[in-house]
Amino acid sequence: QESQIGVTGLAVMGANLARNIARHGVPVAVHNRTAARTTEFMEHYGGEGDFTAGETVETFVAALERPRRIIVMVKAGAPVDGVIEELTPLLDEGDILIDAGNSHFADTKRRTQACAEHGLRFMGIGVSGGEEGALLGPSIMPGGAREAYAEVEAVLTSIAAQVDGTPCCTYVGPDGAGHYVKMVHNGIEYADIQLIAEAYDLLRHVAGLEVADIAGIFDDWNTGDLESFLIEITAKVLAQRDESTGGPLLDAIVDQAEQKGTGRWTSQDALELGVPLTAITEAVFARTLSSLREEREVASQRLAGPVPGAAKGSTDGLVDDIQKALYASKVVAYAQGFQQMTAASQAHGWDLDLGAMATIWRGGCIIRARFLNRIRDAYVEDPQLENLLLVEYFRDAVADAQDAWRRVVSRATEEGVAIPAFSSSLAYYDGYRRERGPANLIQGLRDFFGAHTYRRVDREGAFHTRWAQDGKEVRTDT
Ligand code: NBP
Repeated sequence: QESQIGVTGLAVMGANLARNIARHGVPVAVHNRTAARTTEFMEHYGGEGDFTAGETVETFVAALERPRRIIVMVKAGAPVDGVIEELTPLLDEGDILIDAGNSHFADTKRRTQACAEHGLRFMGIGVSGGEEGALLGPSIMPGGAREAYAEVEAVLTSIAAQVDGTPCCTYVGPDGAGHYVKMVHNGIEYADIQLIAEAYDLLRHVAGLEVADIAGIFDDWNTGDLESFLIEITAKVLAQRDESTGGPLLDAIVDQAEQKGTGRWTSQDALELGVPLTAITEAVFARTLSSLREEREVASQRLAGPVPGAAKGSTDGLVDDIQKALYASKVVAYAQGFQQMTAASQAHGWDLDLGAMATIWRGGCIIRARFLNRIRDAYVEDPQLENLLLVEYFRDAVADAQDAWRRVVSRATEEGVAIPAFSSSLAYYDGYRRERGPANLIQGLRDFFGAHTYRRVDREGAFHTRWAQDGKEVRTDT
């Protein structure tokens, strides 16, 4: 019997995806560059379903029914191009190649075109949820031609996580759209994690709480508006004891955050698009700053400033304030991420359905959260929505939280605790709700030193003032 789908790349993600597919009764052909890994896969999981092992690319391709459907799950970057190059001569017109790794959307656009020249249909799909998600049900963000998606839709929706009977998989858009949305998902994940880390820092070093108590607070928060996978696992990470010291494991972990680059890509693209993506970008920079461990050690001895918690200020209501500040900042982070997807959708002609994106992120992925239901509802009601902050539900929630948010940001600032994501989110909120900001001065300065011109509030046209000469204003666009 021919296999209905193939998976090449049998590291943890590919192996688990192949097992997930087979568990749904679909015959799967498996392949890996290093054949030993394929053999190992068959030894461990061969009995779980209908697998055919392709020792070589040729036998792998030959095992597939036509049009062939091949999921590529190898390391992002050059390996994906290598696999495409190797497979292309063995494939026939109409075959579907699916890159399910964390590829950059621009690479996906390029590969879509290159494959089309050989008559191949290329898809770039985002898969979130880590290794467990891949096995038990990920959130899947498929990009590519709609008619190609139709041929893999049944498989993908069946292996995806399901929430209230709805699969966490829906068509996203052409070429790089799926990988783009996955990239923004990862960016939002960076912001979410940074906000949680800042909340923990405040609870521990300003409120002066023990780690075990903070674990309890996160457990408690997970029963309300903040309910989410990340809040849930924060409680677990905080509660974990270190086998060697008996204290919190957290205290034994080096405070240097690593990153694989998808957060950075999100920020880089926000800069290209001109979207104010402050929360995610601060989260990326916070990881970068954390990595300067040796410099921080030196600076901690030399730079003046308050010691967090030393002021012994009142902690009345502080825990509730931090919860509200966390929630309001999170709303901002998501509002910005969704704004970026709106801008990208316009720039690339993707016609993204943002309500559907919130829907497929409700399960299977790292940012799964109760609050995504509200985001879905907001975009269902108004698909052209400019900013989530303007929706009644979020507007009211932030209005309710803002006094607490301001207290937390000023308290942290006074006590010398860096909360870049909390404070930049508040700065964005205040900047966004300001009818008239100080950019008039920026324009005046630009016109002074560079004759860059400015527009006036009372008249149409572009103007330049001869600031340093006779002070006269001239219209420059006529
Ligand atoms: P890795 O990203 O560690 O990649 C290992 C796989 O790539 C192996 O199968 C390896 O084959 C293959 N490979 C490499 Br490396 N270079 C190759 C080449 N030139 N030609 C053919 N195959 C090559 O695996 P992973 O952690 O399973 O992740 C796979 C993809 O899924 C990545 O894009 C990753 O970013 C994405 N992703 C990962 C997670 C996660 O939680 N790990 C979550 C979501 C998405 P070999 O056995 O011969 O070395």
